[in-house]
Amino acid sequence: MGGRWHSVTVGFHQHKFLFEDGLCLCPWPKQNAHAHGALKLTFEDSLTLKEVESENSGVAEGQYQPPDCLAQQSVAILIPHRNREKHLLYLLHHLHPFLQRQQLRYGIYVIHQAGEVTFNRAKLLNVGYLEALKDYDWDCFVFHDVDLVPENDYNLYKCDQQPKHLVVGRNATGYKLRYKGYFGGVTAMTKDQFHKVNGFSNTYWGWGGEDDDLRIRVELQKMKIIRPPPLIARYTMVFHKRDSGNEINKDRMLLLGRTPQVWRTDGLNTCSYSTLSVERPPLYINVTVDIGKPLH
Ligand code: UD2
Ligand code: MN
Repeated sequence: MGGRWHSVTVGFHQHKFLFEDGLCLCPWPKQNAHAHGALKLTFEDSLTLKEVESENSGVAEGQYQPPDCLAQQSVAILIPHRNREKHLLYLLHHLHPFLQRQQLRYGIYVIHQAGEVTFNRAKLLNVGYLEALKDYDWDCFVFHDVDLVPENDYNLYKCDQQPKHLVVGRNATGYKLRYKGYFGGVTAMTKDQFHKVNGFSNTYWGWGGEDDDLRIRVELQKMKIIRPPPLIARYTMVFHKRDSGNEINKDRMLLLGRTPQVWRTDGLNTCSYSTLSVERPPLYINVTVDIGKPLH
């Protein structure tokens, strides 16, 4: 039997662990032999869910933890979704092995908007946060577009002392930051950071603005967005056109002007929805939700 008690920081909390002989904290990729740095990504038209499942036999009901070391953080990946099955398949195909090489404890949540009303990315992500916490007390949340695939193993899907923006650039935009303050695509915040800003606004229906709104919330809390180096924070966005049901939100500038006044009463604490189902196929947790409709 054997083993020794150690006090270690996992995520942001001190824990006492009884380490079995040889069990220790997982190292981050730079120090471990599994990481590749820049990746060669493929997007095969013929890829099937069955294949991706058989490549990932260590994942059960969308969750994974490293078999022989203690993960430094537990991370819930939250993906807003409707009608993008092929993109989801590509993302699962790349993300599972990627997260495993980073030796994270993780769960992948797909938050599926039921019905045909206008899409609301931000509200779906609030739902994801609230629902994921019912499963486990995750340290870190990664808010993740379904169509963005990370190109470098050193882009760590973990949280830091400040909110983190993981997409500096992507293929379609010359790998440059789109504008100063841009906070879209993939972001990582701790449970407490996200709680502190009252999550996303629930009022952005359609395309645009919700990511800037979150940036304003972060700045109001005097937090500062950090980013990995540009050569690492690179993504491929699978090509797509604007979805029907996600037309540009014409009110977004108006809404952005009101954020400092309304953030306290528009967010996690006012996110009302009804969960239609929670399914647990092998590779993700599928939360299907009715999030209502715009007021007008
Ligand atoms: C940008 C941002 C995105 C968000 C959006 C404005 C980047 C890389 N991404 O994405 O984070 O701020 O602008 O709202 O800058 N989705 C569905 N089904 C739909 C519509 C949307 O699943 O019918 C989900 C999906 O996860 C998608 C995400 O919402 O990736 C963002 O929508 P988009 O990809 O159409 O918008 P895009 O690429 O301009
Ligand atoms: Mn996109």
